[in-house]
Amino acid sequence: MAVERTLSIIKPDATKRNLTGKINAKFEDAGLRIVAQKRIHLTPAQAGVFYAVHKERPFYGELCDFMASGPVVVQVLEGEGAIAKNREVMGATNPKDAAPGTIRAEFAESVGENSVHGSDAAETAAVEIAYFFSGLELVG
Ligand code: FUP
Repeated sequence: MAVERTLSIIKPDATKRNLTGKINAKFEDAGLRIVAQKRIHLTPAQAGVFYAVHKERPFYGELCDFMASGPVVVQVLEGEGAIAKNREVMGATNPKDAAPGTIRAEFAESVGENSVHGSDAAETAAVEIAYFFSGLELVG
């Protein structure tokens, strides 16, 4: 399997509860390397650009406000099959459906406040990484 990079976000519900280290341990235990990471506070407009794919969905406004409600940790994870592996470690979008041991099963509060984001495909990973990081910030 090829070595990939994927964009991960530790969301405001998780940074607020001081869970950054516990979530990073899940990634590292799964063999994912954190090759870039920074803590930032998005504006609703910046969150809106990131989640533009969901613009027509009823939860879009709420999602953008939530993502701007506190600090987030944006990060790039690297590893063999990193995109799918990260989705596995994250668990299903709705924590009620998330498999035991996954980040969302253990930490998410609801389908909206679900602790982490992870890119869903190679094309989106490339776009999402470029939204937050320059090449110089990716240290493999
Ligand atoms: P995921 O890829 O698992 O993050 O899920 P989606 O891309 O389907 O959804 C992106 C974000 O929209 C979720 F993390 C939370 C939010 N969302 C809701 O608030 N309500 C929904 O019914 C679905 C998604």
